[in-house]
Parts: sequence; structure tokens; C-alpha cells
Amino acid sequence: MTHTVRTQVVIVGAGPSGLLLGALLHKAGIDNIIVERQSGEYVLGRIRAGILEQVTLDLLHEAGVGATVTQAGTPHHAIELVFQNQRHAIDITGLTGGKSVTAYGQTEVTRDLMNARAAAGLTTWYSAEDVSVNGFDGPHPYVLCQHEGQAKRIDADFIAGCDGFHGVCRASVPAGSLQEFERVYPFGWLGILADVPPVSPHAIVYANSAEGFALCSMRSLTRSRYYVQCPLSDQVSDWSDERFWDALRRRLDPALAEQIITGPSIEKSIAPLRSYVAEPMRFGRMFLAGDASHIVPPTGAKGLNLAASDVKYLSAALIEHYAERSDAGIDAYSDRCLARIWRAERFSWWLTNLMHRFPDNGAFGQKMQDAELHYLVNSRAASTALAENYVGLPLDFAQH
Ligand code: RFL
Ligand code: PHB
Repeated sequence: MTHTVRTQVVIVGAGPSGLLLGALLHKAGIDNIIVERQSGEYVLGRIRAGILEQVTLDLLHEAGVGATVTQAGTPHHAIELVFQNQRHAIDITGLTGGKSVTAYGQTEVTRDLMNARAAAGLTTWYSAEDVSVNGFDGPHPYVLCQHEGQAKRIDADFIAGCDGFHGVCRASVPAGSLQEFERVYPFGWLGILADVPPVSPHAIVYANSAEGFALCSMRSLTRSRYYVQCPLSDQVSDWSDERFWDALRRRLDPALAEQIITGPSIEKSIAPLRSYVAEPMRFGRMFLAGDASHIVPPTGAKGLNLAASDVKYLSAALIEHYAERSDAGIDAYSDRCLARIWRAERFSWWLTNLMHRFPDNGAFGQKMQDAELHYLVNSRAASTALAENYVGLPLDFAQH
């Protein structure tokens, strides 16, 4: 027998998008249930983003979980670009009239939201199997799944597809209703997490070297996150810790390389790089948000921040629907999100092209990269364009 429950919004996926949406809706008195395919521990074990824009911090505060990030996050007022063995600082705060970004891990954001959700006694079904989304083209959408050995059904007013790139929501949209745009890059990022002090605790370092891209980031003053560009054919097992640290050092300027403190990795993974957008983001009574509808290469640190802004627009639209009986926000949702998404897609694509070594770049392509990097660090106008995108464009940035 199927166990049936009812809620106002059923959210598929308990990543940052789903959890943040659930928290914002709950604050507004809108009932919601989250259905997640994995266990809570598995979700927390995925090491991903580390840089939050102010827009994202503001939303965490609005959702009632801002205290920990304020206390434990590390503000960054600069980024550094390394090329031709030299380091150049970009003063993102000075160039944007005082804005900054904050180093605070996606794992920590997720944990804060999970804890708040559990403390508020809200329903989350982890380890749900065979999740399907149904009836969203009509007035009575519902989700089916298997949970704790039982067939379950959730009837709702709306479905929020927050289930990431490989989720079921986008895949359930009828063929032909979706337009996809994609660029796949011919390399990946090998990332490691290690309990060693970060080499650059006040500025994220992006390096373009003859051996490829490298990135120095952090999770705290005692936990570092580093990445190197690697071929897509590489396996994690090809990369001993020693090989990783050697490769990282060779890609940085000599002074910085010398300061790297190494230690055993506690996580090591390879992520492919992709730009992807699916349009639109609403299908009747189902909405897509976050990685379910778009992917950026991690170079611009935009993925989690875009997920947060989608959720801001979606929560505002749903609150307007219930409180004011107006569907204006719901009708505008997809266009509002996509205007911001395409700007972040452009920035992430541009920075990816500028900072990586492409197999078919050639000598001319290399000269172009070098010339653009020199221009970028020597022109206030060009540095400002980088800085204002890096800290994140305002939510109400011109839509057209
Ligand atoms: P998620 O995090 O993928 O969560 C989706 C959740 O849905 C679940 N799910 C299902 N649940 C039920 N039924 C199904 N059929 C389901 N299918 C899937 C999944 O188990 C999962 O729990 O998507 P969300 O919430 O939209 O969040 C997006 C972010 O995770 C992502 O954009 C960022 O991690 C991207 N990203 C970065 N973003 C930044 O803003 N700043 C960064 O510094 C940054 N660095 C990164 C990154 C992503 C990386 N990787 C690995 C792709 C660095 C890396 C290396
Ligand atoms: C990270 O800390 O994981 C990180 C930082 C900056 C990026 C991407 C990832 O651009």
C-alpha cells in the first residue's frame, strides 16, 4: 500500500539548492518536504565549492543559518593571478567599492542547513529510491518514491527540481520542451583537501603555467584545498600525494611554491569541466534550480552562488504566490534566473579559457593568453571587470 502525504512544495534533492529553498520557504510559513536519493553523510562527503559571494551570505542569513559562516568563514579581499612565473594581485575589494567573497566550504553550508532543518523538525527523506516526478503539467503534481521499504507518494502544489545535473527532474521534461546549450572542456580538475595551513590565506590564487592551470584555496586556516588541471583520461589512482604536490609547486611562482606546506590528502577527486544551460527553468508546476538546470566550470567559483540566486528568485516567487495570490514571480522566474545565469556562464567560460592550457591552443593562442593576462593586471578597467564579476553581480543587475 502506498503511504500518501501532502505538502505545499515538494523539493527533490538535499544539496545546497534544495536545503536553502526549504529553509527560506519554512521561514515564510510554506510547508515543504525534501526527498534525497543519497544519505546525509554521502551528501556531506562530496567536497565541492569553497567561495561564497555576498549575495549568498545574505541569503544564508535570511534563511537563519548565517551565524556559523560569519564566525568561521574567511573574507577575501583579493585574488592573485600567476603567469610566466610571476604573481599579480587583483584588489577585488578596492575595485568594487568594498565588496569581498568569503571562503567557506559547501560541505559546511550544507551541514549548517541540515542542522537547522533537523532542529526545526522539518521532513527530509534521505536514501529515497526510484524517485519520480509526475503530473507537473496539470494542477496536481506529485512525487513517488520508495523510502524505508515503503512505497510513498507526496501530493503538492509545486515541485522544485533541486536534484543536480544528473537528477530526475530535468530528465522528466518531455523531449522538445527543453533547449540545451553546452561546451565540454578537454581537461578536468584534480582536487585535494589536506589538513595543512593554506599557502595563501587571504587571496585565492589562480595560476596559468606551462604545465597547466593550478588553484590554491582553503576551507579554514588549518585546511587547504588545491587543484591542478589534468587530462580527462587520468584516474585518481594515477596521482599519489607526492605527484600532486610536485605538480602544484611547478605551476606556481617560485616564492609561493617554496611556502607550500604539504601533508597527506584527506580527499582527492577529479571533476570534468563543463558549461551547460537548459532553457526554460519552469515546466507548468515544476521548477528547476541550481545544477539541475545549469553547470559552469568551477574556474569562476560561480556554481553554488548561482544555485543560491535561483533559490532566492524561486522562494520569492512562491512566497508571492501564497501571500499575494499573484503568479507574476512564478511567470518571470525562468527569465530572471537565466539573465543572471548567462552572465555567470560567460564569466566562467572566459576565465576558464584564459587560465588553462588547451591541447589545440598553439603558439598564437599562447601569445593571446599572455597578452590578455598582461592587459588584465595592468589595466584598471580590465581588472575592474574581473573583480565585479568575481564578487558577483547584484541580484537586480539589468535584465536586458
Ligand atoms: P547538488 O549539490 O548536485 O545537489 C543535488 C542533490 O540532488 C540529489 N539527487 C536526487 N535526489 C532525489 N532523487 C533523485 N533522482 C536525485 N538525483 C540527484 C543529489 O544526491 C544531490 O544531493 O546541486 P545543487 O544543490 O544545485 O548545488 C550546486 C553546487 O553543488 C555546485 O554548483 C557547486 O558545487 C559548483 N562548484 C562551485 N561553486 C561555487 O559557487 N564556488 C566554488 O568555489 C565552486 N567550486 C564547484 C567547485 C563544483 C566542483 N565540482 C566537483 C563539480 C569545485 C568543484 C571541484
Ligand atoms: C574551492 O575552494 O574549492 C574553489 C575556489 C575557487 C574556485 C573553485 C573552487 O574558483
